[in-house]
Amino acid sequence: MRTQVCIIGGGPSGLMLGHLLRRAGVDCVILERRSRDYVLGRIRAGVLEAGTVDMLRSAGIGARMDAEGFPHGGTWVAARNHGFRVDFEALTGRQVMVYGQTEVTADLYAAHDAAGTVIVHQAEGVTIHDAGGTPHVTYATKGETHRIDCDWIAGCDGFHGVSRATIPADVLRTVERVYPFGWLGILSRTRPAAAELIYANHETGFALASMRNEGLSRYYIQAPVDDPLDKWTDDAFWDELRRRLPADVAETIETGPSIEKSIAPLRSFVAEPMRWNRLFLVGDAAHIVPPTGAKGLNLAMSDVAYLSDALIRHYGGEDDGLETYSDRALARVWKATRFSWWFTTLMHRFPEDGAFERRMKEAEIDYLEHSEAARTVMAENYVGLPL
Ligand code: RFL
Ligand code: PHB
Repeated sequence: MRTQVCIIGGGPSGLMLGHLLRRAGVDCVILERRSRDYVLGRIRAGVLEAGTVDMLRSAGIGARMDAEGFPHGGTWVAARNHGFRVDFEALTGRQVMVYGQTEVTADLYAAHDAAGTVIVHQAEGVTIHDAGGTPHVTYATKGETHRIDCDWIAGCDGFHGVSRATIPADVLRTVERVYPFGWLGILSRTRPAAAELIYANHETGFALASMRNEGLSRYYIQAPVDDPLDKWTDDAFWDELRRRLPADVAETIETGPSIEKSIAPLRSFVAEPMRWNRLFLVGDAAHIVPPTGAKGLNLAMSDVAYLSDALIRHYGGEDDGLETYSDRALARVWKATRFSWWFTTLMHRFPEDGAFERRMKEAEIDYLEHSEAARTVMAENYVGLPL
């Protein structure tokens, strides 16, 4: 098989890149290691930045998001049993959208189905060859090996994929911070705790009240990453969540059985450069942020915006976008990495935090509440920096 762009990974980055390329007449093939049901079953991100919302609309796949998603004009920050609102709309003129990654992925699949894009699922042993010369990718399905020759390879295969590992160690620079805790998350068919998200800093740890729709809640609490899941019965989870949220919210919260429960590790990670010869890294393949602030999926989408534009212009005869892709993407990645690190540090209890660190965090949260300048900094990062 021959194509112009071979996309490795059919998560949100790969599906969105494929969608934008196909619409512009650039030929591509998507190789995904998992089944479609598996990809659609993963519960992940819940909040889309204003720019991601614009991008989905202008790509022609915003209709269901606009009908079923929930625009949020602000979020709540709580500490020491007191909450205050950060008003995104008043501070930046922009909103975010509560619309799950699962739904974005489903909308992208629907668009690809309608257009007849080649998406190979359960592609095993995907291997990148000769990224500096005549690039090609091999993989196997049902025991048979296949080869795709291409002009470019887009590594959209997430943190554990093969693309980043293909780049020689003396070329790739990485930085990493692993946080000394994880997020224990549950999904439950209950009414959300409040109309908007609540990020809570409590002496026993962080908690987040989020949602997917009027009847589906998503909650997270900071927990040791190696805690066995069976230690966290639903009752134990709800008790700890109620302890950490402001009392007025905790008293009225609706509880019920969890329909999904998992612990995710938290890390900040950036690999650079995001291009090596004819291979580009996109999304989680190049960078990971802790989920505090909801940047991961949105960063994946901004990488896709830069790379799709660069590839489309390349086939129109202009190569400057390809030359600058890595620098443009990384400039935005580093700022989102900073914001996610700041918000994670501010809102969580670290094992090494002493009285001084606790008082510094309390003072900063108090400052955030009472300084419009501080809230503006938070709001413009949360709704998303411009592309
Ligand atoms: P993905 O989603 O990991 O997709 C990569 C795809 O590549 C496939 N793959 C391979 N395919 C072929 N060959 C191989 N060798 C392959 N290896 C892997 C995988 O099966 C997969 O389908 O990366 P992508 O597309 O870059 O998208 C990134 C986002 O998924 C990620 O940043 C977000 O989910 C992060 N995240 C959040 N981001 C937000 O913006 N807002 C949020 O509210 C938010 N909450 C979250 C999150 C991530 C979480 N977890 C567990 C990772 C909450 C959680 C709990
Ligand atoms: C979610 O709803 O899954 C979610 C929301 C906000 C975050 C992280 C995750 O910061």
